[in-house]
Amino acid sequence: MAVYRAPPQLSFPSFTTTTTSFSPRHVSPIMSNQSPKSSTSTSIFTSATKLLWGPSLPPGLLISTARTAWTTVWQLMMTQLAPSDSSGSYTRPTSQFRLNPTQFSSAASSELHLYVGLPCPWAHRTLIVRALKGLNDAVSVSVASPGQDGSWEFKDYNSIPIQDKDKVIPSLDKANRCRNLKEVYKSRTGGYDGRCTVPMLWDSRKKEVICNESYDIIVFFNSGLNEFARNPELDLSPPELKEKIENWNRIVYPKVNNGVYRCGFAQSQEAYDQAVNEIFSTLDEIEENLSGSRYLCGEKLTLADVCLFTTLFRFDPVYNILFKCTKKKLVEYPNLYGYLRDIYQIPGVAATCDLPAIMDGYYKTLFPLNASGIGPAISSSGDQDSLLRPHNRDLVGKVVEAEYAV
Ligand SMILES: N[C@@H](CCC(=O)N[C@@H](CS)C(=O)NCC(=O)O)C(=O)O
Repeated sequence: MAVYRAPPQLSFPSFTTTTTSFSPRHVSPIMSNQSPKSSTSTSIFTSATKLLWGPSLPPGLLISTARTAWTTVWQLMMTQLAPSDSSGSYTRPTSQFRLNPTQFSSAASSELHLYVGLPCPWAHRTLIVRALKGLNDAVSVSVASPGQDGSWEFKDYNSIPIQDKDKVIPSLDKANRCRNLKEVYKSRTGGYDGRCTVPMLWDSRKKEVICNESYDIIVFFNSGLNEFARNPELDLSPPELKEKIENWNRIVYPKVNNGVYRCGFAQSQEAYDQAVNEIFSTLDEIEENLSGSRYLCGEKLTLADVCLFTTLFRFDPVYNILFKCTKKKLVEYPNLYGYLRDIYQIPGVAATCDLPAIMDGYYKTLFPLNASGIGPAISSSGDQDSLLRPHNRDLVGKVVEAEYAV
Protein backbone atom coordinates (compact mmCIF):
# COMPACT_ATOMS: atom_id res chain seq x y z
CA MET A 1 0.00 0.00 0.00
CA ALA A 2 1.66 3.21 -1.14
CA VAL A 3 1.50 6.25 1.09
CA TYR A 4 2.02 9.61 -0.52
CA ARG A 5 2.50 12.82 1.40
CA ALA A 6 0.33 15.39 -0.28
CA PRO A 7 0.40 19.02 0.83
CA PRO A 8 -2.48 19.65 3.19
CA GLN A 9 -5.49 20.53 1.06
CA LEU A 10 -8.73 21.80 2.39
CA SER A 11 -11.30 20.33 0.11
CA PHE A 12 -14.56 19.80 1.86
CA PRO A 13 -15.09 20.86 5.43
CA SER A 14 -12.50 23.56 5.51
CA PHE A 15 -14.34 26.77 6.14
CA THR A 16 -17.06 27.45 8.61
CA THR A 17 -19.18 30.54 9.01
CA THR A 18 -20.96 30.34 12.31
CA THR A 19 -20.11 29.40 15.83
CA THR A 20 -23.36 27.61 16.57
CA SER A 21 -23.29 23.88 15.99
CA PHE A 22 -26.23 22.53 14.08
CA SER A 23 -27.91 19.26 14.88
CA PRO A 24 -29.50 17.79 11.78
CA ARG A 25 -32.13 16.12 13.84
CA HIS A 26 -33.36 19.29 15.47
CA VAL A 27 -34.24 21.33 12.45
CA SER A 28 -36.32 20.92 9.36
CA PRO A 29 -34.60 19.88 6.13
CA ILE A 30 -35.21 23.37 4.80
CA MET A 31 -32.34 24.61 7.02
CA SER A 32 -32.27 27.29 9.59
CA ASN A 33 -32.88 30.71 8.07
CA GLN A 34 -30.88 32.61 10.63
CA SER A 35 -28.23 34.91 9.35
CA PRO A 36 -25.12 34.81 11.51
CA LYS A 37 -25.07 38.61 11.44
CA SER A 38 -27.25 40.10 14.16
CA SER A 39 -28.95 43.47 13.87
CA THR A 40 -26.62 44.80 16.61
CA SER A 41 -23.51 43.90 14.66
CA THR A 42 -25.08 45.38 11.52
CA SER A 43 -25.72 48.70 13.22
CA ILE A 44 -22.21 48.76 14.75
CA PHE A 45 -20.85 48.13 11.27
CA THR A 46 -22.98 50.91 9.80
CA SER A 47 -21.92 53.39 12.52
CA ALA A 48 -18.24 52.47 12.12
CA THR A 49 -18.49 52.98 8.36
CA LYS A 50 -20.06 56.43 8.83
CA LEU A 51 -17.47 57.39 11.41
CA LEU A 52 -14.54 56.31 9.26
CA TRP A 53 -15.66 57.65 5.91
CA GLY A 54 -18.60 59.90 6.62
CA PRO A 55 -21.78 60.01 4.59
CA SER A 56 -20.01 61.57 1.60
CA LEU A 57 -17.90 58.54 0.62
CA PRO A 58 -18.14 58.17 -3.13
CA PRO A 59 -19.93 54.80 -3.63
CA GLY A 60 -17.69 53.99 -6.59
CA LEU A 61 -14.58 54.03 -4.39
CA LEU A 62 -16.18 51.92 -1.69
CA ILE A 63 -17.36 49.37 -4.21
CA SER A 64 -14.08 49.11 -6.09
CA THR A 65 -12.08 48.84 -2.83
CA ALA A 66 -14.40 46.18 -1.46
CA ARG A 67 -14.36 44.31 -4.76
CA THR A 68 -10.56 44.22 -4.92
CA ALA A 69 -10.27 43.17 -1.27
CA TRP A 70 -12.97 40.53 -1.54
CA THR A 71 -11.65 39.08 -4.82
CA THR A 72 -8.16 38.78 -3.36
CA VAL A 73 -9.41 37.06 -0.22
CA TRP A 74 -11.74 34.85 -2.26
CA GLN A 75 -8.89 33.73 -4.51
CA LEU A 76 -6.72 32.99 -1.49
CA MET A 77 -9.45 30.92 0.12
CA MET A 78 -10.29 29.10 -3.09
CA THR A 79 -6.65 28.11 -3.52
CA GLN A 80 -6.89 26.39 -0.17
CA LEU A 81 -10.37 24.96 -0.70
CA ALA A 82 -9.97 23.81 -4.27
CA PRO A 83 -6.58 23.44 -5.93
CA SER A 84 -6.89 24.38 -9.59
CA ASP A 85 -4.81 24.25 -12.77
CA SER A 86 -3.66 27.26 -14.78
CA SER A 87 -7.04 27.54 -16.54
CA GLY A 88 -8.91 27.80 -13.24
CA SER A 89 -10.30 24.23 -13.37
CA TYR A 90 -10.61 22.36 -10.08
CA THR A 91 -8.15 19.48 -9.80
CA ARG A 92 -9.13 16.97 -7.14
CA PRO A 93 -6.17 15.74 -5.08
CA THR A 94 -5.60 11.99 -5.32
CA SER A 95 -6.33 9.66 -2.42
CA GLN A 96 -3.26 8.59 -0.46
CA PHE A 97 -4.25 5.11 0.70
CA ARG A 98 -5.35 2.80 -2.08
CA LEU A 99 -6.58 -0.77 -1.77
CA ASN A 100 -6.43 -3.54 -4.27
CA PRO A 101 -9.15 -5.87 -2.92
CA THR A 102 -7.65 -8.92 -4.59
CA GLN A 103 -4.47 -8.35 -2.60
CA PHE A 104 -6.27 -7.86 0.70
CA SER A 105 -6.54 -11.36 2.05
CA SER A 106 -6.44 -10.63 5.75
CA ALA A 107 -10.07 -9.59 6.30
CA ALA A 108 -10.49 -12.34 8.89
CA SER A 109 -7.52 -11.11 10.92
CA SER A 110 -8.55 -7.47 10.72
CA GLU A 111 -11.16 -5.54 12.63
CA LEU A 112 -12.79 -3.27 10.11
CA HIS A 113 -14.08 0.15 11.01
CA LEU A 114 -15.42 2.74 8.59
CA TYR A 115 -15.13 6.49 9.09
CA VAL A 116 -17.67 8.60 7.19
CA GLY A 117 -19.30 12.04 7.18
CA LEU A 118 -22.95 12.33 6.16
CA PRO A 119 -22.64 15.33 3.79
CA CYS A 120 -19.91 13.65 1.74
CA PRO A 121 -21.08 11.96 -1.49
CA TRP A 122 -17.96 9.75 -1.61
CA ALA A 123 -18.52 8.45 1.91
CA HIS A 124 -22.21 7.97 1.11
CA ARG A 125 -21.26 5.37 -1.53
CA THR A 126 -19.59 3.21 1.09
CA LEU A 127 -22.58 3.42 3.45
CA ILE A 128 -24.94 2.29 0.71
CA VAL A 129 -22.89 -0.75 -0.33
CA ARG A 130 -22.32 -1.65 3.34
CA ALA A 131 -26.12 -1.55 3.88
CA LEU A 132 -27.04 -3.45 0.70
CA LYS A 133 -24.50 -6.21 1.33
CA GLY A 134 -25.61 -6.55 4.96
CA LEU A 135 -22.22 -5.63 6.40
CA ASN A 136 -23.53 -3.49 9.25
CA ASP A 137 -22.31 -5.99 11.86
CA ALA A 138 -19.04 -6.86 10.10
CA VAL A 139 -17.95 -3.25 9.54
CA SER A 140 -18.69 -0.87 12.40
CA VAL A 141 -18.97 2.82 11.59
CA SER A 142 -18.16 6.19 13.14
CA VAL A 143 -19.86 9.23 11.67
CA ALA A 144 -17.85 12.46 11.85
CA SER A 145 -19.37 15.92 11.52
CA PRO A 146 -17.91 19.08 9.97
CA GLY A 147 -16.13 20.91 12.82
CA GLN A 148 -15.60 24.61 13.54
CA ASP A 149 -11.97 24.59 12.38
CA GLY A 150 -12.83 22.86 9.15
CA SER A 151 -11.75 19.34 10.05
CA TRP A 152 -13.99 16.33 10.61
CA GLU A 153 -14.75 15.86 14.29
CA PHE A 154 -16.81 13.55 16.47
CA LYS A 155 -19.83 14.72 18.42
CA ASP A 156 -22.19 12.76 20.60
CA TYR A 157 -25.76 12.56 19.34
CA ASN A 158 -26.69 9.47 21.34
CA SER A 159 -29.34 11.28 23.33
CA ILE A 160 -31.50 11.72 20.23
CA PRO A 161 -34.06 8.92 19.94
CA ILE A 162 -33.83 7.17 16.59
CA GLN A 163 -36.62 4.89 15.41
CA ASP A 164 -34.73 3.09 12.63
CA LYS A 165 -31.83 1.14 14.17
CA ASP A 166 -29.98 1.09 10.85
CA LYS A 167 -30.21 4.88 10.44
CA VAL A 168 -26.68 6.24 10.27
CA ILE A 169 -26.24 9.19 12.63
CA PRO A 170 -23.33 11.40 13.73
CA SER A 171 -21.39 9.80 16.57
CA LEU A 172 -18.29 9.78 18.71
CA ASP A 173 -15.26 7.87 17.46
CA LYS A 174 -16.19 4.30 18.36
CA ALA A 175 -12.87 2.73 17.34
CA ASN A 176 -10.23 5.08 18.73
CA ARG A 177 -12.06 7.56 20.95
CA CYS A 178 -10.32 10.39 19.14
CA ARG A 179 -11.79 13.89 19.11
CA ASN A 180 -11.34 14.33 15.40
CA LEU A 181 -10.37 12.45 12.25
CA LYS A 182 -6.94 14.05 12.09
CA GLU A 183 -6.06 12.37 15.39
CA VAL A 184 -7.15 9.01 13.99
CA TYR A 185 -5.01 9.37 10.85
CA LYS A 186 -2.07 10.55 12.96
CA SER A 187 -2.37 7.54 15.25
CA ARG A 188 -1.67 5.07 12.45
CA THR A 189 1.62 3.20 12.62
CA GLY A 190 4.12 5.60 11.07
CA GLY A 191 1.98 8.72 11.67
CA TYR A 192 0.47 10.92 8.97
CA ASP A 193 0.12 14.60 8.18
CA GLY A 194 -1.62 14.66 4.79
CA ARG A 195 -5.31 15.27 3.96
CA CYS A 196 -7.67 13.61 6.41
CA THR A 197 -10.62 12.67 4.25
CA VAL A 198 -13.70 10.49 4.57
CA PRO A 199 -14.48 7.78 3.74
CA MET A 200 -11.64 5.99 5.48
CA LEU A 201 -11.49 2.27 6.20
CA TRP A 202 -9.50 1.48 9.32
CA ASP A 203 -8.09 -1.71 10.79
CA SER A 204 -8.67 -1.45 14.53
CA ARG A 205 -6.46 -4.45 15.26
CA LYS A 206 -3.42 -3.26 13.35
CA LYS A 207 -4.09 0.47 13.94
CA GLU A 208 -3.71 1.13 10.25
CA VAL A 209 -5.50 3.03 7.51
CA ILE A 210 -6.57 0.37 5.01
CA CYS A 211 -7.94 2.74 2.39
CA ASN A 212 -9.32 6.25 1.88
CA GLU A 213 -10.55 5.96 -1.70
CA SER A 214 -14.30 5.41 -1.92
CA TYR A 215 -14.35 3.35 -5.11
CA ASP A 216 -11.76 0.88 -3.78
CA ILE A 217 -13.80 0.54 -0.60
CA ILE A 218 -17.08 -0.22 -2.40
CA VAL A 219 -15.40 -2.79 -4.65
CA PHE A 220 -13.99 -4.43 -1.51
CA PHE A 221 -17.35 -4.37 0.30
CA ASN A 222 -19.06 -5.85 -2.74
CA SER A 223 -16.86 -8.90 -3.14
CA GLY A 224 -14.16 -9.06 -0.47
CA LEU A 225 -16.24 -9.68 2.63
CA ASN A 226 -18.83 -12.22 1.50
CA GLU A 227 -18.05 -14.62 4.32
CA PHE A 228 -19.28 -11.95 6.80
CA ALA A 229 -22.09 -10.45 4.69
CA ARG A 230 -25.81 -11.01 5.29
CA ASN A 231 -26.39 -10.72 1.53
CA PRO A 232 -23.36 -12.49 0.02
CA GLU A 233 -25.33 -13.43 -3.11
CA LEU A 234 -25.85 -9.78 -4.09
CA ASP A 235 -23.21 -8.87 -6.67
CA LEU A 236 -23.13 -5.21 -7.66
CA SER A 237 -20.36 -5.86 -10.15
CA PRO A 238 -21.13 -9.17 -11.87
CA PRO A 239 -18.51 -10.32 -14.43
CA GLU A 240 -20.89 -9.92 -17.40
CA LEU A 241 -21.51 -6.24 -16.54
CA LYS A 242 -17.98 -5.22 -15.57
CA GLU A 243 -17.19 -3.61 -18.90
CA LYS A 244 -20.46 -1.64 -18.94
CA ILE A 245 -19.86 -0.51 -15.36
CA GLU A 246 -16.36 0.68 -16.21
CA ASN A 247 -17.65 2.53 -19.26
CA TRP A 248 -20.24 4.38 -17.20
CA ASN A 249 -17.70 5.14 -14.47
CA ARG A 250 -15.36 6.66 -17.03
CA ILE A 251 -18.14 9.08 -17.98
CA VAL A 252 -19.97 9.66 -14.71
CA TYR A 253 -16.95 10.26 -12.45
CA PRO A 254 -15.32 13.17 -14.33
CA LYS A 255 -18.47 14.73 -15.77
CA VAL A 256 -21.02 14.27 -12.99
CA ASN A 257 -19.58 13.14 -9.61
CA ASN A 258 -16.53 15.34 -9.87
CA GLY A 259 -18.19 17.51 -12.52
CA VAL A 260 -20.42 19.23 -9.96
CA TYR A 261 -17.31 20.12 -7.93
CA ARG A 262 -15.53 21.34 -11.08
CA CYS A 263 -18.54 23.59 -11.61
CA GLY A 264 -18.79 24.86 -8.03
CA PHE A 265 -15.06 25.28 -7.48
CA ALA A 266 -14.26 26.78 -10.91
CA GLN A 267 -12.05 29.83 -10.66
CA SER A 268 -12.58 31.16 -14.17
CA GLN A 269 -15.61 31.60 -16.41
CA GLU A 270 -14.11 29.23 -19.00
CA ALA A 271 -13.56 26.48 -16.42
CA TYR A 272 -17.14 26.86 -15.17
CA ASP A 273 -18.64 26.90 -18.69
CA GLN A 274 -16.85 23.73 -19.63
CA ALA A 275 -17.83 21.92 -16.43
CA VAL A 276 -21.48 22.96 -16.52
CA ASN A 277 -21.86 22.01 -20.19
CA GLU A 278 -20.30 18.62 -19.56
CA ILE A 279 -22.58 17.90 -16.62
CA PHE A 280 -25.74 18.60 -18.54
CA SER A 281 -24.76 16.91 -21.78
CA THR A 282 -23.95 13.83 -19.68
CA LEU A 283 -27.24 14.02 -17.79
CA ASP A 284 -29.03 14.29 -21.17
CA GLU A 285 -27.22 11.16 -22.31
CA ILE A 286 -28.10 9.26 -19.13
CA GLU A 287 -31.72 10.42 -19.33
CA GLU A 288 -31.91 8.93 -22.80
CA ASN A 289 -30.34 5.66 -21.66
CA LEU A 290 -32.72 5.37 -18.72
CA SER A 291 -35.76 5.56 -21.01
CA GLY A 292 -35.15 1.96 -22.02
CA SER A 293 -33.12 0.64 -19.12
CA ARG A 294 -34.11 0.52 -15.44
CA TYR A 295 -30.54 1.04 -14.22
CA LEU A 296 -27.40 2.24 -16.00
CA CYS A 297 -26.31 -1.25 -17.06
CA GLY A 298 -29.71 -2.89 -17.51
CA GLU A 299 -32.09 -4.53 -15.05
CA LYS A 300 -29.61 -4.96 -12.23
CA LEU A 301 -28.42 -2.30 -9.83
CA THR A 302 -24.61 -2.01 -10.01
CA LEU A 303 -21.78 -0.05 -8.43
CA ALA A 304 -22.13 2.47 -11.28
CA ASP A 305 -25.66 3.27 -10.05
CA VAL A 306 -24.54 3.66 -6.46
CA CYS A 307 -21.93 6.20 -7.57
CA LEU A 308 -24.41 8.18 -9.66
CA PHE A 309 -27.10 8.08 -6.96
CA THR A 310 -25.14 9.96 -4.29
CA THR A 311 -24.60 12.92 -6.64
CA LEU A 312 -28.21 12.91 -7.86
CA PHE A 313 -29.50 12.86 -4.28
CA ARG A 314 -27.67 16.15 -3.60
CA PHE A 315 -28.40 17.70 -7.00
CA ASP A 316 -31.51 19.86 -6.55
CA PRO A 317 -31.00 20.87 -2.92
CA VAL A 318 -27.26 21.60 -3.17
CA TYR A 319 -25.43 21.45 -6.50
CA ASN A 320 -28.14 23.22 -8.51
CA ILE A 321 -27.97 26.16 -6.10
CA LEU A 322 -24.58 26.33 -4.37
CA PHE A 323 -22.44 24.96 -7.21
CA LYS A 324 -24.37 26.77 -9.98
CA CYS A 325 -25.33 23.57 -11.82
CA THR A 326 -28.24 25.58 -13.07
CA LYS A 327 -29.05 24.61 -16.64
CA LYS A 328 -31.81 22.35 -15.35
CA LYS A 329 -33.07 20.84 -12.11
CA LEU A 330 -33.00 17.08 -11.75
CA VAL A 331 -36.78 17.06 -11.40
CA GLU A 332 -36.95 18.23 -15.03
CA TYR A 333 -35.52 14.89 -16.13
CA PRO A 334 -38.40 12.39 -15.71
CA ASN A 335 -36.26 9.27 -16.10
CA LEU A 336 -33.43 10.43 -13.88
CA TYR A 337 -35.80 11.67 -11.21
CA GLY A 338 -37.71 8.36 -11.26
CA TYR A 339 -34.39 6.50 -11.12
CA LEU A 340 -33.40 8.55 -8.06
CA ARG A 341 -36.67 7.57 -6.32
CA ASP A 342 -36.25 3.94 -7.37
CA ILE A 343 -32.82 3.63 -5.74
CA TYR A 344 -33.85 5.68 -2.69
CA GLN A 345 -36.67 3.19 -2.07
CA ILE A 346 -34.43 0.09 -2.12
CA PRO A 347 -34.52 -1.24 1.47
CA GLY A 348 -31.55 0.08 3.43
CA VAL A 349 -30.74 3.06 1.21
CA ALA A 350 -32.94 5.74 2.82
CA ALA A 351 -31.32 5.07 6.22
CA THR A 352 -28.00 6.26 4.76
CA CYS A 353 -29.45 9.55 3.46
CA ASP A 354 -29.60 12.61 5.69
CA LEU A 355 -30.64 15.76 3.88
CA PRO A 356 -30.41 18.12 6.90
CA ALA A 357 -26.82 16.99 7.52
CA ILE A 358 -26.03 17.46 3.83
CA MET A 359 -27.54 20.97 3.74
CA ASP A 360 -25.65 21.88 6.90
CA GLY A 361 -22.40 20.42 5.61
CA TYR A 362 -22.41 22.28 2.31
CA TYR A 363 -24.08 25.61 3.04
CA LYS A 364 -22.39 26.27 6.38
CA THR A 365 -19.01 24.80 5.63
CA LEU A 366 -18.04 26.01 2.18
CA PHE A 367 -17.48 29.58 3.30
CA PRO A 368 -16.01 31.03 0.07
CA LEU A 369 -19.09 29.91 -1.84
CA ASN A 370 -21.65 31.01 0.76
CA ALA A 371 -20.15 33.57 3.09
CA SER A 372 -23.45 34.32 4.87
CA GLY A 373 -23.94 30.68 5.85
CA ILE A 374 -27.62 31.06 5.01
CA GLY A 375 -29.23 27.87 3.77
CA PRO A 376 -31.82 28.26 1.01
CA ALA A 377 -35.37 26.97 1.07
CA ILE A 378 -35.53 23.94 -1.17
CA SER A 379 -38.23 22.92 -3.59
CA SER A 380 -40.30 19.85 -2.79
CA SER A 381 -38.51 17.81 -5.49
CA GLY A 382 -35.42 17.85 -3.31
CA ASP A 383 -36.91 16.74 -0.01
CA GLN A 384 -36.76 13.18 1.21
CA ASP A 385 -40.51 12.61 1.54
CA SER A 386 -41.10 13.29 -2.14
CA LEU A 387 -38.59 10.56 -2.98
CA LEU A 388 -41.07 8.05 -1.55
CA ARG A 389 -43.56 8.72 -4.34
CA PRO A 390 -44.12 5.83 -6.83
CA HIS A 391 -41.48 5.56 -9.55
CA ASN A 392 -42.81 2.78 -11.83
CA ARG A 393 -39.25 2.12 -12.96
CA ASP A 394 -39.79 -1.64 -12.60
CA LEU A 395 -41.75 -1.46 -15.87
CA VAL A 396 -38.96 0.19 -17.87
CA GLY A 397 -37.52 -2.04 -20.57
CA LYS A 398 -40.29 -4.60 -20.04
CA VAL A 399 -43.06 -2.62 -21.74
CA VAL A 400 -41.14 -2.71 -25.01
CA GLU A 401 -40.62 -6.47 -24.73
CA ALA A 402 -44.35 -6.98 -24.08
CA GLU A 403 -45.22 -4.90 -27.14
CA TYR A 404 -43.01 -7.06 -29.32
CA ALA A 405 -44.52 -10.22 -27.84
CA VAL A 406 -48.06 -9.25 -28.87
N1 LIG B 1 -11.34 10.58 -3.85
C1 LIG B 1 -11.82 10.54 -2.52
C2 LIG B 1 -12.41 11.89 -2.14
C3 LIG B 1 -12.78 12.00 -0.67
C4 LIG B 1 -13.02 13.46 -0.25
O1 LIG B 1 -12.64 14.40 -0.95
N2 LIG B 1 -13.67 13.64 0.91
C5 LIG B 1 -13.91 14.98 1.41
C6 LIG B 1 -15.34 15.13 1.90
S1 LIG B 1 -16.52 15.12 0.58
C7 LIG B 1 -13.04 15.23 2.65
O2 LIG B 1 -13.06 14.47 3.60
N3 LIG B 1 -12.31 16.35 2.66
C8 LIG B 1 -11.55 16.77 3.80
C9 LIG B 1 -10.28 17.46 3.43
O3 LIG B 1 -9.94 17.53 2.25
O4 LIG B 1 -9.60 17.94 4.35
C10 LIG B 1 -12.83 9.42 -2.42
O5 LIG B 1 -13.55 9.18 -3.41
O6 LIG B 1 -12.88 8.75 -1.38
